Amino acid sequence: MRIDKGQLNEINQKDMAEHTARFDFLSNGLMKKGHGVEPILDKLSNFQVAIPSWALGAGGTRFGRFGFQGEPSSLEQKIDDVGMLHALTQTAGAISLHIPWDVPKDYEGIKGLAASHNLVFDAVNSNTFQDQGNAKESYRFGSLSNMGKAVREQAIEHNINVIKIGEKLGSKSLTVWLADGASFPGQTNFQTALRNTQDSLKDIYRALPDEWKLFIEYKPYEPNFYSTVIQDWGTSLMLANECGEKAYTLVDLGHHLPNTNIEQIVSTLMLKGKLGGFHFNDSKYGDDDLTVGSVRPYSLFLIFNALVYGMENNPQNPYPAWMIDASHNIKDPLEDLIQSLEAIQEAYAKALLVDQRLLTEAQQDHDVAKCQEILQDAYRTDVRPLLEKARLDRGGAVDPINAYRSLKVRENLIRERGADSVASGL
Ligand code: RM4
Ligand code: MN
Ligand code: MN
Repeated sequence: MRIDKGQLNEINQKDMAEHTARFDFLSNGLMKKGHGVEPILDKLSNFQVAIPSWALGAGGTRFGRFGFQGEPSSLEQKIDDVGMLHALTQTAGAISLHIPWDVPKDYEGIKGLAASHNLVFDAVNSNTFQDQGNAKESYRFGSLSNMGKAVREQAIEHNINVIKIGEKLGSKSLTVWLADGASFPGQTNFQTALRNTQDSLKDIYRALPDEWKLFIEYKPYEPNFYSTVIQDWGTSLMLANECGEKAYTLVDLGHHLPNTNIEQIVSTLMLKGKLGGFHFNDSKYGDDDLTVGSVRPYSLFLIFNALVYGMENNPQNPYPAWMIDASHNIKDPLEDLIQSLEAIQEAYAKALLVDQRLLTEAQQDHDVAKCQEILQDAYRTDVRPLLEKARLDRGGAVDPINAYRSLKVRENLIRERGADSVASGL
């Protein structure tokens, strides 16, 4: 389904008077405080977040899965869904494919379809955490770290194939997330597993085209519950350094033990020029994959504060690849993604309001209370009119969820695709 610009315009008109009043009030206040509103709007417009191809249908838990009617059952339909999200939010200008869940059949057709929605292909993701039907070797006891050479070779080969698929689509990066680890003490030898992983990653790295990047994602536990080979940012950074300059660490917000200081990790990686990719989600306990900003919005703001500082002060760090990595177990996946995109933009806009010069001065004066005031003043500002304006300027919706519902998108999708369609993915 494509968003009808005329209909969207009509829906926007209903909110326009209120939006304009709220925007004028906010921009006057910000200008009095010395903020330029235009540069913030530009930054918001340029902040594009990739949508993973596996997040467009219902997720599931190990206890079951409740399908969501009208799910996209082909890659083409998934691209259409991301196009629809982008049309409403103007923030979802990229799609990230997981292979082999979403292997294109007709490359030219897929590229043309994506371009017609103004979408580009972001990082491609390999999958060596599930066995594929026709595979000779099993990943039950690991992939790149496996004790068996044949298994490692199959996993390396798969990653090289994923790069080849990405090349045909115009992707420029490969994300590797491994489930490798052990569920019981004594099950594996830590040193052997790490050395094998390092050697395998180096083989993949050698196959990386010149202008490509390799993102190494870490995670402390799950699906293995005793140890994970790439358990933390330090291990990921070490492996990235071993591979070479095109290898980077990828931070997934849900991949930390409770209360980890993620903003400090982000700062360390950016100082070292090694933060390559970023997966957004929210969580209370583990890798809960909840809607961004739904549980800990202040933490998200503090992380964005570190990201903004890094983007402004660390030319040694490339512009990170942003992606939402969430699972939708009970909400409409598209509404969930709209909410996540909104939360990301909100945290980013608030971080842009932090007066870095004043903050540095307060830090130098050891004025602890003032430092906190500066951060919290930015955090407490209602920036939503800025988000609305940035979207409107690019032809999006004032209020994307409201537009989604008014346009009856889900109802239309169910009519087009049926109630039983199932998306590939987790
Ligand atoms: C993992 C990790 C990866 C994602 C898979 C589906 O926990 O977050 O990024 O590819 O889930
Ligand atoms: Mn992830
Ligand atoms: Mn995850």
